[in-house]
Amino acid sequence: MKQQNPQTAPAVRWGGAAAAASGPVAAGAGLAASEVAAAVTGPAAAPLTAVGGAVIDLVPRPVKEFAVQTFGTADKAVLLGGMLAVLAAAAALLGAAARRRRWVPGLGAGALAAAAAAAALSRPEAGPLAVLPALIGGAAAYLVLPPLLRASGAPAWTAGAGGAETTGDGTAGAASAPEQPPPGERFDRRRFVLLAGAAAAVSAGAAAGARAYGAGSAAEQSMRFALPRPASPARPVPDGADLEIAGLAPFFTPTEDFYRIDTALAVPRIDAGQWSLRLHGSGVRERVFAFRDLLDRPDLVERDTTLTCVSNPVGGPYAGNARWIGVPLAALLREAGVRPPSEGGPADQLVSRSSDGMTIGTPVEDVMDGRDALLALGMNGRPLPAEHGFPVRMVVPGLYGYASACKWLTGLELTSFDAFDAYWVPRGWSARGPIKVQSRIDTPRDGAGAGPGAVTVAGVAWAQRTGIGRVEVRVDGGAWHEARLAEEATADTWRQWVYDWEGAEPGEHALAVRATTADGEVQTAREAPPAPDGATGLHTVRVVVG
Ligand SMILES: Nc1nc2c(c(=O)[nH]1)N[C@H]1C(S)=C(S)[C@@H](COP(=O)(O)O)O[C@H]1N2
Ligand SMILES: [Mo]
Repeated sequence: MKQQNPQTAPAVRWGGAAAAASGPVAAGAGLAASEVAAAVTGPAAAPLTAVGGAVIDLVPRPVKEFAVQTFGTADKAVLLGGMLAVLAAAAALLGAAARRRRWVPGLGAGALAAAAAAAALSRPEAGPLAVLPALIGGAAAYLVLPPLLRASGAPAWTAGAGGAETTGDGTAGAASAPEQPPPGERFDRRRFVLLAGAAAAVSAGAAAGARAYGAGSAAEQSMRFALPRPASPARPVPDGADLEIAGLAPFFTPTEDFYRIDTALAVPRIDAGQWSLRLHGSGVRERVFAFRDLLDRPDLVERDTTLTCVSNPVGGPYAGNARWIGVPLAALLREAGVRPPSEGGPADQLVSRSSDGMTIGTPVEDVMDGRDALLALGMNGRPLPAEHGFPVRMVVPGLYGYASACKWLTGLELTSFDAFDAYWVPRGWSARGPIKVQSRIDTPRDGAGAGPGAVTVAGVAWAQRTGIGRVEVRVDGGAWHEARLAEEATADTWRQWVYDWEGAEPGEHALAVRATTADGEVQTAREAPPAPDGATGLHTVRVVVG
């Protein structure tokens, strides 16, 4: 054959590369088909989401911390990208191996589909249909691979079979048939590029369409009801609570800027009409609430509360302030017979469960001590967005989100801390998570330049439940200077502050901030990492004056 056609050797080499490329193309088609199937079964069953979710649940704490510190809220995108890269590499190896072995596509697609199906079934929200996306995806990949391999001239798919080129192979094969060399290692570049390009384009379109459909239907659902007027409106925010300084976080965090922290790779899309909340456990009369039951309650309240994540590093962005509307949780619990431990109630832990299997443990005593613990239905004047827990989430002032703020809530169980460890506890986080007093410099940013002379230093400070009594700023480790506090809205909201730094000399300087609570507790300078119960230390930024 070599004498016959001098082009054969490079053709074989490129044919080999094409066979390897067939793998990722087929895998992409499989993923796209699985995403379409997941639009029907629910997004949690999509292989990427299911496998990623399993990875998130399995990674040890140091890896998770590293991911959060390094990638921040992009950690999910990094995980998805990593999974895609691993899948593409595996699929390329399978594609290359399939050149000479006809059984490889079946085995490869079967094994990957089985792994994805197992991951989907292992997810807490898995229904009986959870295996469908994986199986459909595997089948799609299995069907897409052979035509690509034939076009690549892979020996096992073209040689010997005689009819392989002409059976069931559409027009391109027929068109080139008359002058075709004897079946063998012939790389039909034009045909391969056409086939692979078409498969990739259809896959990308289908996957994007499926995801958009999922997001769209959820958005529609959250529009379908009007947020009721609360019986008890929020206390008006005093003039002067928002200093409106450029670079300083606004008093209310716009919903679209509100940090999002959760383990959900695919945002749960819940139909409020189908949703229910089960209240059960020890010392409670079991009840099931429909969404309407909560919406129609006469005792809805509106409250401003600053939510904070335990993973927030000192000076970090995982804190936000919003106006919530919801059902007072303590009242709802009392109606069902719950008494806090201080009144002899048998349960000291309230475990909230979400549709995606998250469990969060909150002290019953805290929920019932008079603070504004809510089953929130609204955020900043709108129904909760899907990302922030639609249709119902918890909000409990004074406790980190991992210990209080369960999103996509579906269950509330009265139990004890001895009897049950919530999700984060075996992963090395403290069972109880009161928020620590913290302060943050928002402007100037770390590493920013500033003109010599007067520099406006401003930020936020929080000490939920107690309130902020004082904020001080220090330049280059010198004396502490008192900052001016914005008006306080409530003890449960963060408080802005500003310090006018006069006579800033050219050169590099370090600015540090510390807060003192209304009770006189001074924020500690001792540095502690976020795990196990929240970071401490003073936020310090470097500024270059001149
Ligand atoms: N179902 C569910 N709820 C959850 C979480 C989660 O992973 N799953 N994360 C919690 C954590 S750690 C925090 S800090 C808050 C963040 O809420 P947000 O994303 O609305 O800001 O949600 C909490 N509720
Ligand atoms: Mo968190």
